Amino acid sequence: MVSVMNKVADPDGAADLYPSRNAGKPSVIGRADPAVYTDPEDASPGPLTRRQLLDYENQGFLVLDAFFGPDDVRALQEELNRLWAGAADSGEETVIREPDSEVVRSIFAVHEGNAMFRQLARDRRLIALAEQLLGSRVYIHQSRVNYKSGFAGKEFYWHSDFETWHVEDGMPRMRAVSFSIALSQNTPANGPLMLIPGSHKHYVACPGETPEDHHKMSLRRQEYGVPDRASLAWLAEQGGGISVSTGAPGTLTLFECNTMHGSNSNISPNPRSNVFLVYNSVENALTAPFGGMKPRPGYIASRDFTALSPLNGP
Ligand code: 6CS
Ligand code: FE
Repeated sequence: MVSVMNKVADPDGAADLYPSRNAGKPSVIGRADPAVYTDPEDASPGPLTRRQLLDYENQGFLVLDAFFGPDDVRALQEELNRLWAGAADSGEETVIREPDSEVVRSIFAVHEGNAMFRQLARDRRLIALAEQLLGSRVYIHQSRVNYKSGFAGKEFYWHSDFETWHVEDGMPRMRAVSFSIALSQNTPANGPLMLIPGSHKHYVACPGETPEDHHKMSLRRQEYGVPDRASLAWLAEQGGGISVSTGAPGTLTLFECNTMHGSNSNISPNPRSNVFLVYNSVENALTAPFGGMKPRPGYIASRDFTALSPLNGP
C-alpha cells in the first residue's frame, strides 16, 4: 500500500519532500520531520511534561481539559456571539458560509480583526506551548472561529491541514500546530473534531489537480486535497481507530499540522463552536506554494512571519 513518490523540486528549487495533487494515483509518503522539536528528555521544563511530549509525538494530538477557566470562556463566548451577529449580513471575505445555505460557517483572521482574539493568540501560556512543541519562536499562520451551527453546520471531510498548507500556501515542513479551544460543549452528538491517532507520521499525497481560487470552494466544502478512502482506511487501521475530541468549553485540543482529522455534520440542536489558532515556527515561513498556484490571501495564510511576544501573565 505504501509507495514512496520521487521527490519533486518546487518553484524555489528546494526539494519538495511532500508532493501532492500532481499525479493520478494517491500514495502514502513517509514523514521526514519530527512532531516535537524539543527533546522530551531536555532538562529545561516547559508547560508540557515529558509524558505529554511523548504522547503528542506518538499520537499527533493532546487534549487539555479545563485549560481556560469560566471567566475567560464566558468573555470569549460573548465575543464569539458578537462576531456571529455582525457576520450575518457581512460581505467580508473572511466570513465563510455553509455550502448549501447562507448560515455562517467560519470567520477567518480573528487574531487580526478582533482585539480579544488578538490577545488570545498572544496568551503567554499558548505561546509557551507552541514554542515548546515547535522548538522556536512562533507566529500565527491562520486563525478562525468555526461555528458548526445546530442543525445547519456541515461536515469538514477528512484532511491533513499540512497537505493544503504545503500545496496551496507554500509551508515547507511539518513544523506547525493547531490549537482548538472549545467555546461550546463539544459532545459526540454535535459534530466534534475526530482525529486518527498516529496519522501524522504518514503523508497522504492526494489525487487530482487544484482548481483556480480553490479556497472559495474548499473552505465551504473541501473536495480536492482530500485523501482517498483506501489511504484513510489504512491510516485508521494503523492508528487503532478514530479518536473524538469532546469536552466542556475551555478544553484545549492541540493537534499536529499533519494529523488526519475531520468532523461530521451537526444535526443536533446545539452548536459546536471552537476557535482555532495555528502556530507556525518562524523557521518554517511560507515560500511559494508547492502546487505552483498563486498564494492564497493573507486572511487564510498569513505572510507576516514576525515572532509573537506574549501579552499577558507572569
Ligand atoms: O484550507 C485551510 O487552511 C482550512 N481548511 C481546513 C478544512 N482545515 C484547515 C483550514 O481551516
Ligand atoms: Fe483542518
